[in-house]
Amino acid sequence: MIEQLDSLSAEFVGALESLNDEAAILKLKSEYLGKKGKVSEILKGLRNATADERKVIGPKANGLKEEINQLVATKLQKIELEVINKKLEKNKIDLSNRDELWLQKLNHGGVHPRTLIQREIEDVFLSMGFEVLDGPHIEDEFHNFEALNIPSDHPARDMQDTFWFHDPQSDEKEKKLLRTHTSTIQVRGMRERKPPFRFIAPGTVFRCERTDASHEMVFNQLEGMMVGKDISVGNLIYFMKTLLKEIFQKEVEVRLRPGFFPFVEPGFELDIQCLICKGKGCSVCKKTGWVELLPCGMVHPNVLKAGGIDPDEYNGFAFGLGLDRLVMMRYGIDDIRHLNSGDLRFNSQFQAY
Ligand code: FA5
Repeated sequence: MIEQLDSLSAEFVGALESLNDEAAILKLKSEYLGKKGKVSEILKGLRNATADERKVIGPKANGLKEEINQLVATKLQKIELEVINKKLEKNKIDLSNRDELWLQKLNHGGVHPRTLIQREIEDVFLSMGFEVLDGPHIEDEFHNFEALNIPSDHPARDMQDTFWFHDPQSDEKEKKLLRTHTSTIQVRGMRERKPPFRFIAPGTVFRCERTDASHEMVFNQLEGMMVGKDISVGNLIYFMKTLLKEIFQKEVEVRLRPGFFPFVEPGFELDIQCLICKGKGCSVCKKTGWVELLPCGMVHPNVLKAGGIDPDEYNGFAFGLGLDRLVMMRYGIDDIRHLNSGDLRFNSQFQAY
């Protein structure tokens, strides 16, 4: 019996070696250790063995059972490890390789189209010596209106429906509001530096308006200002043209018409031919074929004074680009409300990095 047990051990090791799947290994195990298995069959012979023989055969048989269990556990562990390694090998990605990440179609964040365009514009202006400024969303009447030549009784205040903060508990004298345009940053920019200077200021603005295909209540503008000596309308038009050429990488139809803004004189509206309908008329351009994009003008002397600048010595231009509308024209987006929808199906159509 001892010899039989020894040869069973060798036989098991040989049989196990050729197997590589879990089910077959467990089947082999039960062929040896199961109730009617080979080891049990041999042990049935113990009945006829002497007491001395039993003392040797018993531990030997138990040792064989233990050996088989151990061999099976080790083999199963090895197979499991191989499966994991194969999976890892197959899904291996080089995190430093963007193209590879893209090909793997992993769930990754993307850059919003507005951010893409904003970065491009910032690069264009930085290369022309402009600074990029930021400013607060919550503003006071001085920065949003008064310093921009819009006193409290001026009808121009109604041009931009304002979200006011009404806080009866507050003993603050100043009324607070959500800025209605990025021109607030013009005021802050002027008061913080001495001419000559040039800066742009992208930012979110808020208006209590009814939304439609080209109007949002929360939208984005990009302000620009240049102050120095002998700045002309020609300079203004040059910078506007450069901006549009760099963003669209082609000539786009624009028109310049007189526009009224209390903070500029003369003031202009620079419209772009609607790129959604190619000028034929659609819901974005309200059937006019043109989209209001880039109001601009020469800074009003009162605004320079409010900014601490002597209008007899310096002058300048300013513009307030409708950033969301520019994004719409660049990518052919036919409704501004897609931009803030948070819909990943929309966002994922744009460049990921
Ligand atoms: C202004 O906000 C002025 N501060 C711009 C300016 C700056 C003029 C400096 C002169 C000098 P306006 O209200 O027109 O102007 O808005 C500027 C641009 O923002 C518009 O041409 C348009 O492109 C965009 N815009 C205006 N209202 C909305 C809206 N509700 N939704 C989306 N874009 C809008």
